[in-house]
Amino acid sequence: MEDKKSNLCLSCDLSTTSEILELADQIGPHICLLKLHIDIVTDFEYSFIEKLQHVAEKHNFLLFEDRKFADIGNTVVHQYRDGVYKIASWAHITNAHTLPGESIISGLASVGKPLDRGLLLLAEMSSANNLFSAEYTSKTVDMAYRNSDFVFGFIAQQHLAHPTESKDMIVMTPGVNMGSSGDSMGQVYRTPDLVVKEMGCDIIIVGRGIYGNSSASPAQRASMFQLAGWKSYLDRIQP
Ligand code: 5FU
Repeated sequence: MEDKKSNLCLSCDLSTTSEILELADQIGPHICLLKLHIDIVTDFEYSFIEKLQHVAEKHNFLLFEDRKFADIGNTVVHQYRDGVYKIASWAHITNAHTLPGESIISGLASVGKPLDRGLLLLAEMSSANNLFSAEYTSKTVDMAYRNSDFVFGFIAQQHLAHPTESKDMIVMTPGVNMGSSGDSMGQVYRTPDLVVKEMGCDIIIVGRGIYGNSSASPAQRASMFQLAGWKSYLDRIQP
C-alpha cells in the first residue's frame, strides 16, 4: 500500500478469464489488492491462476478470494484446500463468516497458516437490511483477536477496535462508489471519503465503480479511486 500509494482493491467480478486478465493488467498499477469470486468464472482452468499470478507480480498486488466460508471446520478445510480451485494455493487472503463459531477459523488456519495466508472475518456487510447486529460484530472482533496468528482484519463498514487490545487490525470495505448510491439488488454505496476518513476503514473495495458503465476507461476510473482513497487515508492519519 505504501509503495504504490494505494488502498484500492479491485473487485474483479467478471466471468471470463480473458476479461479478468485484461482488466487486472490495465488497472494493476493502481491497486494493492485484487478480489475475485473464482466460482463465477465460466472458463476456469488452473493455468489461469498462473497467468493471474504473473500479472500480480508484475504490478505488485495481492490476491483475495472473496469465498465467504460459512461451514464447519472439517468442511472448510476441503473447500479451502481442495476441489477445482485450490483456493489456498494461490489466494493470499480469503474471508469467512463467524456464524458457525470459532472452529471455522481453526479449520481454515490448519490449511492457511503453513502457507503464510491470512484471513479476514466478516464483521459487517454493505447490503441493505442485513442481519449483522452490534453484538454479532463485537463477538466477531473478539474471535479475531483470539486468533490473531491467522486473522489480520475484517470486512466491515467502520473501524473496529477491541475494548482491551491495543494492536489494530485492518478493515477492508466493500460497497464503495462515487456518483451512485446503490444498485437494484440491495447493494448500498458510500464514498471513499466517508468510509476511509470518517468511518476509519483502511482499504476500499470497488467493482462496478471501476469497470461498470462509464465514459471513462477502467484505468481512468481506477486512478480516480486510487487518488480519492489515498487522500482520504492521509487526511485521516495526518489531519
Ligand atoms: F462482504 C461484502 C459486502 O458486505 N458487500 C459486498 O459488496 C462483499 N461484497 C462484495 O464486494 C460483492 O460480492 C462484490 O464482489 C463486491 C462489490 O462489488 P460492486 O460492483 O462494487 O458493488
